[in-house]
Amino acid sequence: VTAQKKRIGNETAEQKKKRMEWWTDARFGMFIHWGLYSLAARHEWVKHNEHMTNEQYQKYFDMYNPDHFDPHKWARAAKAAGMKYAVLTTKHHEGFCLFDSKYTDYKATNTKAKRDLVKEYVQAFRAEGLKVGFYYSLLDWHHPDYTMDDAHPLTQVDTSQANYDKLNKGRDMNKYRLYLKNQVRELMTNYGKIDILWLDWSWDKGAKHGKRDKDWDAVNLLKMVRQLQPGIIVNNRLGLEDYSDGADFVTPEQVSTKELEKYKGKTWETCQTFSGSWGYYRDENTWKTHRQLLDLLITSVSNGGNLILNVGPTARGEFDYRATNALDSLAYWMHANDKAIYNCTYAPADFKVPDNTKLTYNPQTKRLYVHLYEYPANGKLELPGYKGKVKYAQFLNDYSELKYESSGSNDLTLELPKSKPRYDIPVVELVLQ
Ligand code: H79
Repeated sequence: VTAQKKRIGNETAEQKKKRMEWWTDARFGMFIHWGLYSLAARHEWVKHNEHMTNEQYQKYFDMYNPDHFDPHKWARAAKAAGMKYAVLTTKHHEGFCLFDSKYTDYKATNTKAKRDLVKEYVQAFRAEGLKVGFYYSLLDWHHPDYTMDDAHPLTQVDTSQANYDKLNKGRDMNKYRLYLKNQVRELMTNYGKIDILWLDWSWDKGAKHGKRDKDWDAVNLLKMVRQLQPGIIVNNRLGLEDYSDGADFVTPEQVSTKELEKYKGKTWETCQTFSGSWGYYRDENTWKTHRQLLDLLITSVSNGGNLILNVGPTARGEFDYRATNALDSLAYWMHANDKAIYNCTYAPADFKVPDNTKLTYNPQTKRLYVHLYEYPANGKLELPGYKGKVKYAQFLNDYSELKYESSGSNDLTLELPKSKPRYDIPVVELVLQ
Protein backbone atom coordinates (compact mmCIF):
# COMPACT_ATOMS: atom_id res chain seq x y z
CA VAL A 1 0.00 0.00 0.00
CA THR A 2 1.48 3.35 -0.98
CA ALA A 3 0.42 6.23 1.22
CA GLN A 4 -0.94 9.35 -0.43
CA LYS A 5 1.98 11.74 -0.85
CA LYS A 6 1.88 15.24 0.60
CA ARG A 7 2.32 18.37 -1.48
CA ILE A 8 4.33 21.53 -0.96
CA GLY A 9 3.08 23.72 -3.83
CA ASN A 10 0.17 23.65 -6.25
CA GLU A 11 1.79 23.37 -9.67
CA THR A 12 -0.11 21.24 -12.19
CA ALA A 13 1.55 18.40 -14.09
CA GLU A 14 1.23 20.44 -17.26
CA GLN A 15 2.93 23.45 -15.70
CA LYS A 16 5.72 21.25 -14.43
CA LYS A 17 6.25 19.73 -17.85
CA LYS A 18 6.55 23.19 -19.36
CA ARG A 19 9.01 24.32 -16.66
CA MET A 20 11.15 21.22 -17.23
CA GLU A 21 11.01 21.29 -21.03
CA TRP A 22 14.39 22.89 -21.80
CA TRP A 23 16.04 20.45 -19.38
CA THR A 24 14.52 17.28 -20.83
CA ASP A 25 15.34 18.50 -24.33
CA ALA A 26 18.94 19.33 -23.39
CA ARG A 27 19.91 15.82 -22.27
CA PHE A 28 23.58 16.64 -21.69
CA GLY A 29 25.22 18.87 -19.08
CA MET A 30 28.52 19.53 -17.36
CA PHE A 31 29.10 19.10 -13.64
CA ILE A 32 32.04 21.04 -12.22
CA HIS A 33 33.58 20.06 -8.88
CA TRP A 34 36.07 22.66 -7.80
CA GLY A 35 37.22 23.68 -4.35
CA LEU A 36 40.09 23.48 -1.88
CA TYR A 37 40.25 19.69 -2.39
CA SER A 38 41.53 20.44 -5.90
CA LEU A 39 44.88 21.36 -4.28
CA ALA A 40 45.14 18.03 -2.42
CA ALA A 41 44.36 16.48 -5.81
CA ARG A 42 43.31 13.20 -4.25
CA HIS A 43 39.49 13.14 -4.10
CA GLU A 44 36.96 15.74 -2.93
CA TRP A 45 36.39 13.60 0.16
CA VAL A 46 40.06 13.90 1.20
CA LYS A 47 39.20 15.71 4.43
CA HIS A 48 36.92 12.83 5.39
CA ASN A 49 39.16 10.06 4.06
CA GLU A 50 42.17 11.33 5.99
CA HIS A 51 40.16 12.48 9.04
CA MET A 52 41.51 15.99 8.83
CA THR A 53 40.60 18.74 11.27
CA ASN A 54 39.84 22.29 10.15
CA GLU A 55 43.34 23.26 11.24
CA GLN A 56 44.96 20.51 9.18
CA TYR A 57 42.88 21.50 6.16
CA GLN A 58 43.70 25.21 6.48
CA LYS A 59 46.83 24.93 4.31
CA TYR A 60 44.66 24.52 1.21
CA PHE A 61 42.80 27.74 1.95
CA ASP A 62 46.10 29.53 2.48
CA MET A 63 47.60 28.16 -0.75
CA TYR A 64 44.50 28.60 -2.93
CA ASN A 65 45.52 30.70 -5.91
CA PRO A 66 43.69 29.75 -9.14
CA ASP A 67 45.76 31.96 -11.43
CA HIS A 68 44.54 30.30 -14.64
CA PHE A 69 40.85 30.49 -13.82
CA ASP A 70 38.97 31.57 -16.93
CA PRO A 71 35.38 30.34 -16.91
CA HIS A 72 34.96 31.44 -20.53
CA LYS A 73 37.33 28.60 -21.46
CA TRP A 74 35.25 26.16 -19.41
CA ALA A 75 32.06 27.39 -21.03
CA ARG A 76 33.48 27.11 -24.54
CA ALA A 77 34.66 23.55 -23.86
CA ALA A 78 31.25 22.58 -22.49
CA LYS A 79 29.45 24.12 -25.42
CA ALA A 80 31.75 22.50 -27.97
CA ALA A 81 31.13 19.10 -26.36
CA GLY A 82 27.42 19.65 -26.89
CA MET A 83 26.53 20.26 -23.26
CA LYS A 84 23.57 22.59 -22.79
CA TYR A 85 23.87 23.36 -19.09
CA ALA A 86 26.35 23.35 -16.25
CA VAL A 87 26.27 22.89 -12.50
CA LEU A 88 29.12 24.27 -10.36
CA THR A 89 29.93 23.42 -6.74
CA THR A 90 29.34 26.77 -5.03
CA LYS A 91 30.18 24.93 -1.79
CA HIS A 92 31.08 21.26 -1.41
CA HIS A 93 31.13 19.19 1.81
CA GLU A 94 34.40 20.86 2.88
CA GLY A 95 32.39 24.08 3.44
CA PHE A 96 34.56 26.42 1.36
CA CYS A 97 32.46 28.91 -0.61
CA LEU A 98 33.42 29.93 -4.13
CA PHE A 99 31.00 32.83 -3.76
CA ASP A 100 31.11 36.00 -1.72
CA SER A 101 28.80 35.11 1.15
CA LYS A 102 27.98 37.60 3.92
CA TYR A 103 27.68 34.73 6.38
CA THR A 104 31.20 33.31 6.37
CA ASP A 105 34.85 34.23 6.03
CA TYR A 106 35.59 30.82 4.54
CA LYS A 107 35.25 31.98 0.95
CA ALA A 108 37.16 32.67 -2.24
CA THR A 109 37.11 36.42 -1.79
CA ASN A 110 39.32 35.96 1.29
CA THR A 111 41.91 33.88 -0.59
CA LYS A 112 44.47 34.90 -3.18
CA ALA A 113 41.69 34.55 -5.76
CA LYS A 114 40.17 37.69 -4.18
CA ARG A 115 36.99 37.44 -6.23
CA ASP A 116 33.55 35.94 -6.45
CA LEU A 117 34.22 32.93 -8.69
CA VAL A 118 30.54 31.99 -8.87
CA LYS A 119 29.66 35.38 -10.32
CA GLU A 120 32.27 34.97 -13.07
CA TYR A 121 31.10 31.44 -13.79
CA VAL A 122 27.51 32.59 -14.20
CA GLN A 123 28.47 35.42 -16.54
CA ALA A 124 30.74 33.25 -18.69
CA PHE A 125 28.30 30.35 -19.12
CA ARG A 126 25.40 32.69 -19.81
CA ALA A 127 27.52 34.41 -22.45
CA GLU A 128 27.94 31.07 -24.25
CA GLY A 129 24.19 30.47 -24.15
CA LEU A 130 24.34 27.68 -21.56
CA LYS A 131 21.89 27.21 -18.72
CA VAL A 132 23.41 27.78 -15.29
CA GLY A 133 23.10 25.63 -12.19
CA PHE A 134 24.40 25.70 -8.64
CA TYR A 135 25.46 22.70 -6.58
CA TYR A 136 25.32 23.44 -2.87
CA SER A 137 26.32 20.93 -0.21
CA LEU A 138 23.90 20.45 2.66
CA LEU A 139 26.76 18.75 4.49
CA ASP A 140 29.36 21.09 5.92
CA TRP A 141 32.58 19.78 7.40
CA HIS A 142 33.87 23.22 8.37
CA HIS A 143 30.96 24.99 10.06
CA PRO A 144 31.27 24.99 13.88
CA ASP A 145 27.54 24.33 14.39
CA TYR A 146 27.16 21.44 11.96
CA THR A 147 26.55 18.38 14.11
CA MET A 148 28.28 15.02 13.78
CA ASP A 149 27.04 12.28 11.47
CA ASP A 150 28.37 9.13 9.86
CA ALA A 151 29.90 11.09 7.01
CA HIS A 152 31.75 13.67 9.11
CA PRO A 153 35.59 13.56 8.97
CA LEU A 154 35.88 13.65 12.76
CA THR A 155 33.66 10.65 13.48
CA GLN A 156 35.49 8.13 11.36
CA VAL A 157 38.17 7.11 13.84
CA ASP A 158 36.02 6.86 16.94
CA THR A 159 32.36 6.09 16.22
CA SER A 160 31.31 5.65 19.86
CA GLN A 161 28.33 7.63 21.11
CA ALA A 162 30.59 9.19 23.71
CA ASN A 163 32.73 10.64 20.96
CA TYR A 164 29.70 11.98 19.09
CA ASP A 165 28.49 13.63 22.32
CA LYS A 166 31.91 15.09 22.99
CA LEU A 167 32.28 16.48 19.47
CA ASN A 168 28.75 17.87 19.47
CA LYS A 169 29.29 19.93 22.63
CA GLY A 170 28.72 23.55 21.70
CA ARG A 171 27.38 22.69 18.23
CA ASP A 172 23.89 23.94 17.44
CA MET A 173 22.24 22.54 14.32
CA ASN A 174 19.59 25.29 14.54
CA LYS A 175 22.28 27.81 13.82
CA TYR A 176 23.65 25.78 10.94
CA ARG A 177 20.14 25.45 9.49
CA LEU A 178 19.85 29.22 9.47
CA TYR A 179 23.30 29.56 7.87
CA LEU A 180 22.31 27.13 5.14
CA LYS A 181 19.09 28.99 4.46
CA ASN A 182 20.87 32.35 4.38
CA GLN A 183 23.44 31.08 1.91
CA VAL A 184 20.87 29.50 -0.37
CA ARG A 185 18.98 32.80 -0.28
CA GLU A 186 22.15 34.61 -1.36
CA LEU A 187 22.67 32.17 -4.23
CA MET A 188 19.05 32.54 -5.32
CA THR A 189 19.17 36.35 -5.10
CA ASN A 190 22.56 37.72 -6.08
CA TYR A 191 23.27 36.02 -9.43
CA GLY A 192 20.25 36.67 -11.61
CA LYS A 193 18.20 33.84 -13.01
CA ILE A 194 19.47 30.42 -11.94
CA ASP A 195 18.23 27.41 -13.85
CA ILE A 196 19.14 24.47 -11.61
CA LEU A 197 19.73 23.92 -7.89
CA TRP A 198 21.53 20.69 -7.05
CA LEU A 199 21.54 20.04 -3.30
CA ASP A 200 23.66 17.23 -1.84
CA TRP A 201 22.58 15.14 0.23
CA SER A 202 20.23 13.48 2.74
CA TRP A 203 20.34 9.99 4.09
CA ASP A 204 19.27 7.99 7.07
CA LYS A 205 18.52 4.52 5.87
CA GLY A 206 20.85 2.11 7.59
CA ALA A 207 22.89 4.90 9.07
CA LYS A 208 23.20 5.29 12.81
CA HIS A 209 23.71 9.01 12.41
CA GLY A 210 22.17 10.32 9.19
CA LYS A 211 20.63 13.60 8.19
CA ARG A 212 17.53 14.40 6.17
CA ASP A 213 14.64 16.84 5.53
CA LYS A 214 14.07 17.94 9.13
CA ASP A 215 17.75 18.72 9.58
CA TRP A 216 17.65 21.18 6.66
CA ASP A 217 14.09 22.45 7.30
CA ALA A 218 13.74 21.21 3.75
CA VAL A 219 10.10 22.14 3.10
CA ASN A 220 10.63 25.78 3.97
CA LEU A 221 13.97 25.85 2.18
CA LEU A 222 12.38 24.57 -1.00
CA LYS A 223 9.48 27.02 -0.67
CA MET A 224 11.95 29.89 -0.43
CA VAL A 225 13.89 28.65 -3.45
CA ARG A 226 10.76 28.36 -5.59
CA GLN A 227 9.59 31.78 -4.51
CA LEU A 228 12.90 33.45 -5.38
CA GLN A 229 13.45 31.48 -8.60
CA PRO A 230 10.06 30.40 -9.95
CA GLY A 231 11.46 28.60 -13.01
CA ILE A 232 14.23 26.70 -11.21
CA ILE A 233 14.70 22.93 -11.44
CA VAL A 234 15.67 21.21 -8.16
CA ASN A 235 17.11 17.74 -7.63
CA ASN A 236 15.92 15.13 -5.16
CA ARG A 237 18.40 15.11 -2.29
CA LEU A 238 16.57 17.15 0.35
CA GLY A 239 15.00 13.99 1.77
CA LEU A 240 11.48 14.99 0.72
CA GLU A 241 10.36 11.60 -0.60
CA ASP A 242 7.05 11.93 1.28
CA TYR A 243 6.09 14.84 -1.00
CA SER A 244 5.02 14.39 -4.60
CA ASP A 245 6.60 17.74 -5.48
CA GLY A 246 9.63 17.55 -3.17
CA ALA A 247 11.94 17.15 -6.19
CA ASP A 248 11.96 17.64 -9.95
CA PHE A 249 14.27 14.78 -10.92
CA VAL A 250 16.08 11.79 -9.48
CA THR A 251 19.85 11.50 -9.48
CA PRO A 252 21.40 8.05 -9.98
CA GLU A 253 25.05 8.67 -9.10
CA GLN A 254 27.88 6.78 -10.84
CA VAL A 255 25.66 3.83 -11.75
CA SER A 256 26.34 1.44 -14.61
CA THR A 257 24.63 1.70 -18.00
CA LYS A 258 22.84 -1.55 -17.15
CA GLU A 259 21.30 0.02 -14.04
CA LEU A 260 20.14 3.07 -15.99
CA GLU A 261 17.51 0.95 -17.72
CA LYS A 262 15.59 0.86 -14.43
CA TYR A 263 14.92 4.60 -14.56
CA LYS A 264 12.86 4.56 -17.77
CA GLY A 265 9.60 6.40 -17.15
CA LYS A 266 11.01 8.61 -14.38
CA THR A 267 12.43 12.10 -14.77
CA TRP A 268 16.11 11.55 -14.17
CA GLU A 269 19.69 12.66 -14.62
CA THR A 270 22.65 10.40 -14.02
CA CYS A 271 25.77 12.11 -12.71
CA GLN A 272 29.03 10.53 -13.77
CA THR A 273 32.76 11.17 -13.50
CA PHE A 274 35.58 10.74 -15.97
CA SER A 275 37.72 8.84 -13.50
CA GLY A 276 35.86 7.96 -10.29
CA SER A 277 36.62 11.06 -8.25
CA TRP A 278 34.65 14.30 -8.68
CA GLY A 279 37.36 16.64 -7.53
CA TYR A 280 40.61 16.78 -9.51
CA TYR A 281 42.58 13.60 -8.74
CA ARG A 282 46.06 13.78 -10.19
CA ASP A 283 47.07 10.13 -9.81
CA GLU A 284 43.81 8.40 -10.68
CA ASN A 285 44.25 5.95 -13.56
CA THR A 286 40.71 4.76 -14.08
CA TRP A 287 39.67 7.19 -16.79
CA LYS A 288 36.73 6.09 -18.88
CA THR A 289 37.38 5.62 -22.59
CA HIS A 290 35.71 7.71 -25.27
CA ARG A 291 33.48 4.74 -26.04
CA GLN A 292 32.40 4.37 -22.40
CA LEU A 293 31.49 8.05 -22.26
CA LEU A 294 29.50 7.80 -25.48
CA ASP A 295 27.76 4.72 -24.14
CA LEU A 296 26.74 6.62 -21.00
CA LEU A 297 25.28 9.45 -23.06
CA ILE A 298 23.47 7.22 -25.56
CA THR A 299 22.18 4.84 -22.88
CA SER A 300 20.88 7.77 -20.83
CA VAL A 301 18.91 9.19 -23.74
CA SER A 302 17.75 5.77 -24.91
CA ASN A 303 16.15 5.37 -21.47
CA GLY A 304 14.66 8.85 -21.37
CA GLY A 305 17.19 10.52 -19.08
CA ASN A 306 19.93 13.14 -18.90
CA LEU A 307 23.67 12.76 -18.40
CA ILE A 308 25.64 15.30 -16.39
CA LEU A 309 29.31 14.58 -16.88
CA ASN A 310 31.78 15.92 -14.37
CA VAL A 311 35.02 17.82 -14.80
CA GLY A 312 37.30 18.48 -11.84
CA PRO A 313 39.42 21.52 -12.72
CA THR A 314 42.93 21.75 -11.28
CA ALA A 315 43.90 24.04 -8.41
CA ARG A 316 45.08 26.54 -11.02
CA GLY A 317 41.57 26.58 -12.47
CA GLU A 318 42.05 24.62 -15.67
CA PHE A 319 40.74 21.41 -17.19
CA ASP A 320 43.74 19.07 -17.36
CA TYR A 321 44.74 17.37 -20.63
CA ARG A 322 42.78 14.18 -19.91
CA ALA A 323 39.56 16.08 -19.37
CA THR A 324 40.27 18.26 -22.38
CA ASN A 325 40.93 15.25 -24.60
CA ALA A 326 37.75 13.53 -23.42
CA LEU A 327 35.70 16.66 -24.11
CA ASP A 328 37.32 17.12 -27.52
CA SER A 329 36.37 13.57 -28.51
CA LEU A 330 32.80 14.15 -27.40
CA ALA A 331 32.76 17.40 -29.36
CA TYR A 332 33.82 15.52 -32.49
CA TRP A 333 31.02 12.97 -32.08
CA MET A 334 28.38 15.49 -31.04
CA HIS A 335 29.13 17.81 -33.94
CA ALA A 336 28.03 15.03 -36.29
CA ASN A 337 25.47 13.18 -34.19
CA ASP A 338 23.83 15.55 -31.72
CA LYS A 339 20.45 15.24 -33.44
CA ALA A 340 20.29 11.74 -31.99
CA ILE A 341 20.62 13.27 -28.48
CA TYR A 342 18.74 16.57 -28.17
CA ASN A 343 14.95 16.34 -27.85
CA CYS A 344 15.28 12.58 -27.92
CA THR A 345 14.06 9.80 -25.67
CA TYR A 346 13.45 6.06 -25.77
CA ALA A 347 11.99 4.50 -28.92
CA PRO A 348 8.30 3.60 -29.19
CA ALA A 349 7.67 0.10 -27.81
CA ASP A 350 6.87 -1.43 -31.21
CA PHE A 351 10.42 -0.90 -32.46
CA LYS A 352 12.71 -3.81 -31.70
CA VAL A 353 16.31 -2.99 -30.89
CA PRO A 354 18.46 -4.38 -33.74
CA ASP A 355 21.46 -6.50 -32.68
CA ASN A 356 24.44 -4.57 -31.32
CA THR A 357 22.63 -1.23 -31.36
CA LYS A 358 20.83 1.17 -29.05
CA LEU A 359 17.90 3.32 -30.12
CA THR A 360 16.99 6.92 -29.45
CA TYR A 361 13.93 8.68 -30.85
CA ASN A 362 12.78 12.21 -31.52
CA PRO A 363 8.97 12.24 -31.10
CA GLN A 364 8.60 15.69 -32.72
CA THR A 365 10.36 14.84 -35.99
CA LYS A 366 9.45 11.12 -35.82
CA ARG A 367 13.02 10.10 -36.47
CA LEU A 368 14.54 6.99 -35.05
CA TYR A 369 18.28 6.82 -34.39
CA VAL A 370 20.11 3.52 -34.55
CA HIS A 371 23.45 3.74 -32.73
CA LEU A 372 25.82 1.19 -34.25
CA TYR A 373 27.81 -0.27 -31.34
CA GLU A 374 29.30 -2.96 -33.62
CA TYR A 375 29.69 -2.21 -37.28
CA PRO A 376 28.28 -5.14 -39.32
CA ALA A 377 31.16 -6.92 -41.07
CA ASN A 378 28.97 -7.91 -44.03
CA GLY A 379 27.58 -4.38 -44.37
CA LYS A 380 24.03 -5.55 -43.65
CA LEU A 381 21.97 -4.27 -40.76
CA GLU A 382 18.83 -6.28 -40.03
CA LEU A 383 15.87 -4.21 -38.84
CA PRO A 384 13.41 -6.79 -37.48
CA GLY A 385 9.77 -5.79 -37.87
CA TYR A 386 10.57 -2.43 -39.49
CA LYS A 387 8.90 -3.16 -42.83
CA GLY A 388 6.38 -0.45 -43.79
CA LYS A 389 7.59 1.85 -41.02
CA VAL A 390 10.49 3.63 -42.72
CA LYS A 391 10.35 6.42 -45.34
CA TYR A 392 14.05 7.19 -45.72
CA ALA A 393 17.38 6.16 -44.23
CA GLN A 394 20.68 8.01 -43.98
CA PHE A 395 23.83 8.29 -41.94
CA LEU A 396 23.44 11.13 -39.49
CA ASN A 397 27.07 12.27 -39.74
CA ASP A 398 26.96 13.19 -43.46
CA TYR A 399 23.32 12.74 -44.53
CA SER A 400 24.38 10.14 -47.07
CA GLU A 401 21.56 7.90 -48.24
CA LEU A 402 21.39 4.32 -47.04
CA LYS A 403 19.44 1.92 -49.23
CA TYR A 404 17.25 -0.78 -47.76
CA GLU A 405 15.13 -3.67 -48.95
CA SER A 406 12.47 -5.92 -47.48
CA SER A 407 13.60 -9.23 -46.11
CA GLY A 408 11.10 -11.81 -44.95
CA SER A 409 7.56 -10.63 -44.43
CA ASN A 410 8.18 -8.02 -41.73
CA ASP A 411 11.79 -7.03 -41.84
CA LEU A 412 14.10 -4.58 -43.56
CA THR A 413 17.77 -5.00 -44.40
CA LEU A 414 19.84 -1.84 -44.49
CA GLU A 415 22.84 -1.68 -46.78
CA LEU A 416 25.84 -0.03 -45.13
CA PRO A 417 29.12 0.94 -46.81
CA LYS A 418 32.07 -1.39 -46.29
CA SER A 419 34.11 1.20 -44.45
CA LYS A 420 32.77 2.44 -41.17
CA PRO A 421 32.35 6.22 -40.82
CA ARG A 422 35.04 7.71 -38.61
CA TYR A 423 32.98 7.75 -35.46
CA ASP A 424 33.35 5.29 -32.65
CA ILE A 425 29.59 4.77 -32.67
CA PRO A 426 28.07 5.89 -36.00
CA VAL A 427 24.35 6.69 -36.14
CA VAL A 428 21.75 5.72 -38.74
CA GLU A 429 18.79 8.07 -39.02
CA LEU A 430 15.49 6.51 -40.00
CA VAL A 431 12.71 8.84 -41.08
CA LEU A 432 9.55 7.04 -39.99
CA GLN A 433 6.28 6.85 -41.92
O1 H79 B 1 29.59 15.68 -5.04
C1 H79 B 1 29.79 14.35 -5.43
C2 H79 B 1 30.17 13.48 -4.29
O2 H79 B 1 31.22 14.03 -3.52
C3 H79 B 1 28.88 13.40 -3.50
N1 H79 B 1 27.85 13.48 -4.53
C4 H79 B 1 28.48 13.70 -5.81
C5 H79 B 1 27.63 14.49 -6.77
C6 H79 B 1 28.81 12.16 -2.74
N2 H79 B 1 29.75 11.25 -2.75
N3 H79 B 1 29.42 10.23 -2.01
N4 H79 B 1 28.26 10.45 -1.54
C7 H79 B 1 27.84 11.65 -1.96
C8 H79 B 1 27.65 9.50 -0.69
C9 H79 B 1 28.72 8.87 0.13
C10 H79 B 1 28.43 7.93 1.04
C11 H79 B 1 29.46 7.28 1.80
FE1 H79 B 1 29.50 6.84 3.74
C12 H79 B 1 30.55 7.90 2.39
C13 H79 B 1 29.60 5.90 1.95
C14 H79 B 1 30.77 5.68 2.73
C15 H79 B 1 31.36 6.93 3.00
C16 H79 B 1 27.80 7.66 4.64
C17 H79 B 1 28.96 8.03 5.31
C18 H79 B 1 27.71 6.30 4.70
C19 H79 B 1 28.79 5.84 5.45
C20 H79 B 1 29.55 6.91 5.81
